[in-house]
Amino acid sequence: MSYHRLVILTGAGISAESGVPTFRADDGLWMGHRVEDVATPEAFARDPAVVQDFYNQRRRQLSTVHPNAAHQALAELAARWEGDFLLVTQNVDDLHDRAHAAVPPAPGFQLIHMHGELLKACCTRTGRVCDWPGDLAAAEPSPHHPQGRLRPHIVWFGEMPLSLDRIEAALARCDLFVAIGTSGAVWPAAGFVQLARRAGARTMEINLEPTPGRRLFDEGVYGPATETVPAFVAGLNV
Ligand code: BV8
Repeated sequence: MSYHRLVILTGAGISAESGVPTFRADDGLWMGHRVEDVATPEAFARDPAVVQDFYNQRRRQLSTVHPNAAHQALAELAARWEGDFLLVTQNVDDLHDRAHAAVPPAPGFQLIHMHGELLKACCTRTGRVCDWPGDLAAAEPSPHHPQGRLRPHIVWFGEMPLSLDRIEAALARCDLFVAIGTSGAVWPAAGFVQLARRAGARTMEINLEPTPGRRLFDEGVYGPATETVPAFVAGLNV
C-alpha cells in the first residue's frame, strides 16, 4: 500500500534519547515543578521569575542536545516524500528543525510546532513573536510595544494551540496518521487520531510502550524511537 497524504504527530518521547526530559516522569513532577506552577498563564502572572527561569533553563539546555536517529529518519523521509507530509510536534525544542535544516525537505512538507518554540518569545501586548535564543528576565521589556513584556512563545495549559485549523484540515484528508513518542495525555493533540480515523486514514502508534489510547490505533510499534522510527521509515519504501 502506498500513501500520499501523511500526518505525523510527535511528542516528548522522540526527543528523550537526545537527553530532553519527558513530561510524565514517575514522580509526576516536571524537572522538579508541578505543571500548574510553571506552564499556565496564571503561574506567569503570579510569579513570572519562576516561570521565566524554568524556560531559561530549558532554553539553555538546547545547546547541549542534538537531533537523534528518529529526528534524522523523519528528515530523510521528508526529503523523499512526494505527496503532502505534515509533521506536527508538541515539542518546543528545535530538534526537528535542526534535522530538517540538514536535509532539505521536498515541497509538500510542513513542520508545525503546535505548542510553541523555546527559542522564540512573544510580546504580551501585540502578540508578535520574535527569535529569542537567550534568557528572558522576569519583566523583559518588549521591543514591539512600550508597555509590553516578553514571555516565552509557548502554549500553556488553558491556551489555544497554534495552527489548529491547518492541522485539522490536514487530518481531514490524510491517508496515514502516525503518533510518535506521545502519551496522548494532552488535548486537543490526543484527539487527532480520531480525526484521522474519521478521514479513513490508517493509524499507527510508535512509542516506548503502549499508551492508554492504544486501542484507537490500527497498529502499534513499541521500542526506543531511535530504533522504531528508522525502521518505520525504511518500511515505507519511499
Ligand atoms: C486547550 C508547552 C482550549 C509547555 C504543552 C479536552 C479538550 C481540550 C482541552 C482539554 C481537554 N481536557 C483537558 C484539557 C486541557 C488541557 C489538557 O489537555 N490537560 C491535560 C493535562 C488533561 N489542554 C490544554 O490546555 C490545551 N489548550 O485546551 O485550549 C481549547 C479548547 C478546545 C479546542 C482547542 C483548544 C493546551 C495544551 C498545551 C500545553 N503545553 N507544552 C512546555 O513545553 O513547557 S503540553 C506538554 O505536554 C508538551 O508539549 C508535551 O509534548 C505535551 C504532551 O506530552 P507528551 O509529548 O505526550 O509527553 P509525555 O511525557 O506525556 O509522554 C512521552 C511519551 O514518550 C510516553 O508515552 C513515553 O512512553 C514515550 N517515550 C519515552 N521515551 C521514549 C518514548 N517513546 C519512544 N522512544 C523513547 N526513547
